[in-house]
Amino acid sequence: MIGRSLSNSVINLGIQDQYAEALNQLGFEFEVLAEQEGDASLGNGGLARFSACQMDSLATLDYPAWGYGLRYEYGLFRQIIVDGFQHEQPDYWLNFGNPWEIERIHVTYEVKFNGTVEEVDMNGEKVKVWIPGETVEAVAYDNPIPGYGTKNTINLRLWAAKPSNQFDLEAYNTGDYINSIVNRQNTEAISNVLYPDDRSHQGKEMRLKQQYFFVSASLQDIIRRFKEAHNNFDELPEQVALHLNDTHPSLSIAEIMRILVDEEHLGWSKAWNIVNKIFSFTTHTVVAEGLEKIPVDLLGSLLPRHLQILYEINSNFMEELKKKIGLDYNRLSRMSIIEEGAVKSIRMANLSIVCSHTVNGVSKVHSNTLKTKTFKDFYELWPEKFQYTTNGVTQRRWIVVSNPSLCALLSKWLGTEAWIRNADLLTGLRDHVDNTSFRHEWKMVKRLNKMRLAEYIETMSGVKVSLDAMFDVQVKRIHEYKRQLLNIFGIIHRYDCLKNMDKNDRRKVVPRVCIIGGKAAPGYEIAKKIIKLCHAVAEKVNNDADIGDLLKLVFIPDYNVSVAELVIPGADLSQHISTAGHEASGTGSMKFLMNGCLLLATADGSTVEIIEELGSDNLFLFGAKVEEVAELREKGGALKVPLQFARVLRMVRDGYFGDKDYFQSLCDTVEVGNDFYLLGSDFGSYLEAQAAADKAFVEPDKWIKMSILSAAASGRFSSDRTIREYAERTWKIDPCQCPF
Ligand code: H2P
Repeated sequence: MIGRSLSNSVINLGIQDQYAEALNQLGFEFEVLAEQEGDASLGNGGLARFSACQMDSLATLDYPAWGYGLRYEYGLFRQIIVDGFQHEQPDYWLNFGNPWEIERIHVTYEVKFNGTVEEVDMNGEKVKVWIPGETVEAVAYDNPIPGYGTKNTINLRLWAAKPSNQFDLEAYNTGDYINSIVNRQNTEAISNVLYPDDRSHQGKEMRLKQQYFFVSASLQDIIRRFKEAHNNFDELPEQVALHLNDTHPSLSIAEIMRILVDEEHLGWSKAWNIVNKIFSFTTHTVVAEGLEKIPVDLLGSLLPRHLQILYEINSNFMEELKKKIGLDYNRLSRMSIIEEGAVKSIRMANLSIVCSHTVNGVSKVHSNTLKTKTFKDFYELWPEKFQYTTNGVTQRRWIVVSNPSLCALLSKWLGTEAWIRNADLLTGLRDHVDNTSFRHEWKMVKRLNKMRLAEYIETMSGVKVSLDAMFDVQVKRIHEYKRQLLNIFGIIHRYDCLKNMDKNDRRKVVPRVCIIGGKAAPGYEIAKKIIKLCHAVAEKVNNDADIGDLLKLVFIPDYNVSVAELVIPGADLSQHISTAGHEASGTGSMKFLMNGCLLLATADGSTVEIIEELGSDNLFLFGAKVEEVAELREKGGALKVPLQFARVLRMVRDGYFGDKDYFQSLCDTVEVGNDFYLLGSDFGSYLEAQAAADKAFVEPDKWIKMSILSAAASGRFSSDRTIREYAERTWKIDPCQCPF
C-alpha cells in the first residue's frame, strides 16, 4: 500500500525545491499536481502499509533488498457511502497508466498450473516430472523505491499475468479459435483483483492461483539472478534470505523444493538443508481465522506436485517429531502441517514455522501470545526460533511528506535534519518541552493541520467543525476486535449526557469532533452495520440544535494512505482500543504518536511498548489487560455491565437512531453473555479515560507538553529500527552502499 509516490520520491531524492521550481516555470503548482495522483492501494490495511514502510526503510538504510507482489489491476475497493451504507466500487487505478512503473517485457516467466505428475527414470534415478495443464506468463513491472539521503534505490517488482503463447495449442490446432482467445483472457484474470479480506481465508481457487503465480515468478527471478553468478547452489543460503511476510507467500517453500529437487536434481536432503537456512517468517495476527488453511483437494488439483512435496515435508517432520516427543498423538496432530477433518487442509502457518529458521511476532505482547498460545507446541520444540521485532512506520512518509510544518519545526528545534534518517534524535524534543515559544509554535502547527482537516471534512460531508474542539480520531479497517462500536457507544453516551444537562453544565463540556473512518470487508455484515450505525448517530447528533459545536460525528469515507496523510497530522486524540490480546501490533498508533497526537488506548499490541517509552501518564489507558481477558470471557464477559452501557444499548435497540430491526443483530453481539470482545466490561474504564482526556484538554499547556512528549517517544517506532533489527538478527545482512 504505497499510496502516492510523487511527493515521497522528490523528498527522498532531495530535489523537492528544484522540482517545484521547474513545475512553476511550466505554470503548475507542486501541491496541486501532487493531488492529482491516485493511490496505489494494493493491499488491505496495516499489513500492506507496513510493507510499504519497510521498503522505504530498506532503501534508506542501504540494504540490498527486493520486494515482490502482484500488480493488481483493481486495488482495494473504493468505499462510497449511500444513505449511511457502505458500497464498494472498483478501483481501476491503472486507467490512465501508472507513470512510476517500468514494464520489463524481457523479464517474463512461465507459471504452470494443473496437470499430472509422472515418475520417469533418469540415468537410473527416479525423477518426478510435472506435466502442467495450463501455462500463464508473468511479466515484471518495476516500481523504484528511492531511499532518503542515499543513492540507493530498491525495487518493488510486481507481476502481471499475460496469456502464454503456448496456451491451449490444441484448441488452436483443432480450429477452436474463439474459445482459445476466451481462455487466454481468463488467464489474465489472475492478477486482476485483490481479495478485499485478508483475514478470513476461504478455499478460493483464484486466490490460491494468485499466491502460486506470485511465488513461482518471484522464485524464478531470484534463482535466475543467483545462477548468473554461481554454478551450484551451495552458497544460496549465504546469498539469499527470503522473508515470508505472513503466510500468503508460504507456497514458496514447496516451490523451491520442487525446483531444487525436480529441476536441479539436488536430492531431497541437500535441498531441504538449503531451504531450512533461507526462510524466515513473520506472522501478523492472533485471530484464528487469520491463520490460512488451503484445502488439500484444491491444492492437489491446481498444484499436484506441490501437494506431494508438502506431504513429504510433513511426513519427515512427523517422524522427527515422534523421536523427540514420543507418541503424543494429540500434540502430533496439532503440529501437523496437514489438518484432518471435514475439509482436509494444509496449515500454512505450521508449514512456515517448520521450514523457517526464525519465526517473528510483530510486538512483544504478540510474541508472548504466539509462544504461550497460538504456537505453544512449536515454541516448546524450538524456543530458539521464536523472536519478535516490533513493527514501525517511516517518518519520511508520516512526518516529512504528510506534515511539512511539523517537519520544519522539528528540524528547527533539534537543530538538524538528521532525525529524518535517525528517528532516535526525536528524544531531543524532551529538552525543549518547557520552552514556551517552542510550545506556542507546536500549538500553531497543530492548529494549521486541524484547519486543513476541517476544510476536508467540510468538503466531504458538509459538516462545519470548530477548530477549538478536540479532534478525536479512529481510522483503521472496521473489525469487531478493533471496537469501533465501543467508540460509537461512547459517543452516544456523550450525546445522551449533553441532552440531559442544563445550559450551565453544558458550557463546561469540552467540544469534540469525533472522526471515524475505515473500510469493512464486503462480506463482513457486522462491520457494515457498524458503519451504518455511525452514520445514523451522526445524522442525529449533527442536526441537533441543542448540541451545536459541542459534539460532531463525522465518518470519513474511503480511508486510504492519502486520506491518512491528511487526517493524522490534524488529530488531537486518537483511539486504539482493541480488546487486549487481539491487535498483533498496530501501526496507526505510531503514526499518530509521531505527529504529536495523544493516544487513548488499551494495553494491546505495540501500545504496551509505547507505554514503556512514553510513560503511562502521557496517554489515556483503559480496559482489561491481556492476562485478564481469558478469565473475563470464561465468566461470560461482565456479569453486570455499567448502567450507561445498558442504556446506550437500549437506545439503539429501541430505534432512537432509526433502523431498529437492522441494528438488532449488531446489538446482539454485545449483549451480556455474548459479548466476546468485552465492550460491556471495558465501557466503564473507557468512559473514565475519555473523561481524563477532556480534563487534560482544558489545560492547554499540559496537553501540548503531552503532545510534544508523544512525538519525542516515537523514534523507537520508526521502521528504520524495525528493519535494522530484521537485518541484523533475522536476515544477517549488511548495508551495501551504492558505489556510484
Ligand atoms: C495486521 C495486524 C496489525 C499489524 C499489521 C502489521 C494484519 O494489520 O492486525 O496488528 O500491525 O498487520 O503487522 P491490520 O489489522 O492493521 O490490517
